[in-house]
Amino acid sequence: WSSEPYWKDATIYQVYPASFKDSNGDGWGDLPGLISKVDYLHELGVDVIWVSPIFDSPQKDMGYDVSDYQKIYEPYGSIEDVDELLDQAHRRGMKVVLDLVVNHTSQEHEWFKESRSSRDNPKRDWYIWKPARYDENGVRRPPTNWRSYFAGPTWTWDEHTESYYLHLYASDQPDLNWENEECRNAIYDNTMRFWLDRGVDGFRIDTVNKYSKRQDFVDAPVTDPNSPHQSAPEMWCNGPRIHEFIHEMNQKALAPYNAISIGELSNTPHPDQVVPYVSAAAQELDMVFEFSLIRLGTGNILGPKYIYQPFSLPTLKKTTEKWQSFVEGTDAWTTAFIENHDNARAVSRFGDTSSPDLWNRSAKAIALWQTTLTGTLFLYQGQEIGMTNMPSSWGIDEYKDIESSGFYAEAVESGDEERIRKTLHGLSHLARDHSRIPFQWDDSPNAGFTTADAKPWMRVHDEYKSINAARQRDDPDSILSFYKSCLRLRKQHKQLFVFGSFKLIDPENEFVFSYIKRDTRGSGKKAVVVLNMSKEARAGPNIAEEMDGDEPRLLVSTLARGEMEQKSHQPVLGPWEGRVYVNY
Ligand code: TEU
Repeated sequence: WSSEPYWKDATIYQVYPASFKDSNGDGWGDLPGLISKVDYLHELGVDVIWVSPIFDSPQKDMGYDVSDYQKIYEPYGSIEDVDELLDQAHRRGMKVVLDLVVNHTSQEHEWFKESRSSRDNPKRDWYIWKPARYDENGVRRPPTNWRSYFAGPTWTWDEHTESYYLHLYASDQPDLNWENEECRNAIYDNTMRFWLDRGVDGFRIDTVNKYSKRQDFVDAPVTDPNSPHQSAPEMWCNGPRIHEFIHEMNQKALAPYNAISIGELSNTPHPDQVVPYVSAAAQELDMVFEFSLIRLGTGNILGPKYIYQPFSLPTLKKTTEKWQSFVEGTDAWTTAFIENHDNARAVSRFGDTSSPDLWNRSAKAIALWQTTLTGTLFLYQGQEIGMTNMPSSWGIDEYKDIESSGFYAEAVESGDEERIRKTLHGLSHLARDHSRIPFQWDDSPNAGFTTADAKPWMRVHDEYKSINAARQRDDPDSILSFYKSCLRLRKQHKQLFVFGSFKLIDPENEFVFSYIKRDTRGSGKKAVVVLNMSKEARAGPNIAEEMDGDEPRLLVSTLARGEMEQKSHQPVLGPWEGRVYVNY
């Protein structure tokens, strides 16, 4: 395993900087705050810190709308703070990855201001401008019928030059035109090499599969007859030149620095489409996030995203298996993650938060599931202490995300009461806001996220006094302590957990999630992971049988020491109990 690159068995931790730690009492997290918590992350077992965008931005989409790639948004701190973060992390043997948002910029970016200034501006072609269409009544219509992610059309009319510009996300986020070579080179230089030269270790690359659009710009087939805007990912996702662009980016700006790259690959649910991005021979990306698992329960994201879709445990298992095993027999690499800043909390979605006991148990079962999966492991801030969704009693005013407000406004506009009710219900389960509330550090006012008299930019969770990091730090039975020991075990047994193969046991079982992890490089070592994903006691599989005659040894259990039977070949698992057996 020593010949493998470091990022394969690394634990990568995502920091959402606005909500992690505020050092100056303005209610907004910042870099000095993050620096003060580097030791916390180091103790947890984190190897790489990924920081969501900290660049200058009007914050229409929480910094995923960059107005200057080389400047830090002032409330986050300064460029010297980034140097200090790199220094503090590197001293501890940790790495730092920044978020690279280059499918689009903010409309406040100088490039866009120039581009929109006249039709013959040298940067006109750096964005995607198209003429209007006119219907039979002479009414102006956008160039195509595509629907954007945050509801509404992907085109906005610009009066000044009488043209539409394309934006897959908000109208404040115009798409860059990757067909233009000068624009691509500016991206490599201005955003990537600039930060790599300062010592940054790599990038999480936002919306990495959307740079190449189909160039015919035609209407998508009508799938939602009630809307003028249609889901159209086939027009701009995984487009004709995408692999050429990513390979070029790799050669010009990643490989020369030995920088790591993690691409965000939404709308790509077929392994055949994913492999080319992460095949080692292709020299494109080290890893990607594929979203089938994290999106369970979500409606079509380019349509009724927030109409909740119930799913069963067998579906969860098969989805896990699909994205665990798709790399077998290839030179590609996978990732394991269940939370990020665009999705609700895992324990609220996949666990049980109906009582403190079930919350604790199910968060540990989720921890055991995640930390025994093949691929590079990603944790999202607060996952390690079992942070939960915002309380269901909170009203729509507490939702600050541009996507939540877009979908809610769309429902209200429809005047359809049922749709409004369903959208509110969906948001309470799935909204991006749930993962964006302040980190719960301790039981002091504002959960120790900011000073007592400050007003945090999002409301602090009502339950911060019982769910917080300080309370869990010295408690051996806490979720935090369990994550720490799982992360240690994952490294100690990496041939199984990080690099092993994955095979489901009893896929149709609706309550117990079990699988075999096997060393595929000849040691004969294997592990059986058994997770009771329900609140009643359940029988697990026959462990001795799964071990083919080898004597099973209990490696870890989610229950405190003493509570568990040491030897049982067909264990009965308590509510949300999880165990791992090994044959060595
Ligand atoms: O998300 C890209 C994206 O397409 C989705 O996966 C995202 O989850 C969104 O909710 C779609 O409805 C990235 C960022 O992670 C997200 O925070 C940004 O809003 C988006 O890009 C635009 O930059």
